[in-house]
Amino acid sequence: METLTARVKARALALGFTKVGIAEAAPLEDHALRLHEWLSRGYQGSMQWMGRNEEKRGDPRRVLPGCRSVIVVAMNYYTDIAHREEAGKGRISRYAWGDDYHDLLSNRLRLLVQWLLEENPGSEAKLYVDTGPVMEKVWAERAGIGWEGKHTNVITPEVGSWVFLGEILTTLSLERDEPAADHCGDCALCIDACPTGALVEPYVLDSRRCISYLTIEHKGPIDPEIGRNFDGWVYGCDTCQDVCPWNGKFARPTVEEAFMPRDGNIAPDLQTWRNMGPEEFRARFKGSPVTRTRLEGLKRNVREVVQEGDTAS
Ligand code: B12
Repeated sequence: METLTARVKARALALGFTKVGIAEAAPLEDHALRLHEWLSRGYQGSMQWMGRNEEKRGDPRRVLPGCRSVIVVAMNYYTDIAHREEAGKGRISRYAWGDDYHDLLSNRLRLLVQWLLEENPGSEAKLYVDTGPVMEKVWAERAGIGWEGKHTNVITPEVGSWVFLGEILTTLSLERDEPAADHCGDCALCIDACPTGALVEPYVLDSRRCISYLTIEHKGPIDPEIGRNFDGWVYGCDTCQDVCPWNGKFARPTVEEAFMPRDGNIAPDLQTWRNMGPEEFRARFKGSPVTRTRLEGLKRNVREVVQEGDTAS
């Protein structure tokens, strides 16, 4: 008879997740301290929500009382298409080429939770994809999914770092996996490649210098010293992951249609986007992560990149 753990894992894989692992729910003492240090240095920029619920982030039992296991899933979103650098065109991070992953992963995890609760009456479970007070990368490492690389993204040894993460906190006691080991070695390609010097130390990101933060989360004007190094990125950035040898060697195309690039997203025409109206923005990005920056933010980003091009020419 298969154990509950084996059945949970088989279900997760049948739902289309690329990898699944399990960690014991316990306080994250060292990482809670690192999170505290990161916040006290101001590396969260204006993401004030990162500073709320610090205690919850440090201990899943404060999120789900009685939590005993954390089930972590990863889903590959790599599409086998390279970024293009062309005059008059910008670049969007590949995570935002297609549909919003929050919906896709949450819907699949919901099915897994439903099954888990039916099979184990009396147990409790909560699912998270990105937005909850859960340190997803740390749990991924503990559950054996992959290690947090020097660029601060989780790298799986099977398909590299182009994966999204999601978790189920459960009161069930499941068999845990071995934590993943770090395989970055002496490599520092990501640190050297970051156009804005956001990786201030190996494994430490100052969001205030990160193009992803500045083009997605940050509201208001952008420091021209940093903006001039945006390198064509108008929404998110992939540079640190593009140069990672693990991605070069192991990335393989996703089977999820939802992550396929929408028309015009691979090399967006900057003039067209500069003139985009609210109707077009809504229609083009319905159900896409790009809505997060709003039309105003997207246009600000495009202006940064166009100016950067102007000064270079
Ligand atoms: C806040 C946030 C951001 C911020 C800050 C990024 C960051 N590095 O944390 C910004 C807006 C910049 C961002 C950008 C992106 N994000 Co984001 N983000 C998050 C979020 C909500 C929280 C992450 C967090 O807790 N940060 C806090 C800091 C303290 O964590 P940390 O940087 O990992 O710090 C650790 C290390 O510094 C380590 N450390 C410190 N010192 C040392 C020293 C040594 C020697 C070692 C080994 C370790 C170490 O300890 C710290 C604590 O664990 C998570 C979802 C979640 N709830 O977890 C998604 C998440 C991390 N993001 C994700 C993605 C996809 C992205 C982007 C790739 C999107 C894009 N293409 O533009 C970029 C990547 C940029 C980058 N290089 O990190 C995915 C990552 C998937 C993966 N494979 O890892 C997540 C997990 C969302 C998801 N559910 O899939 N993100």
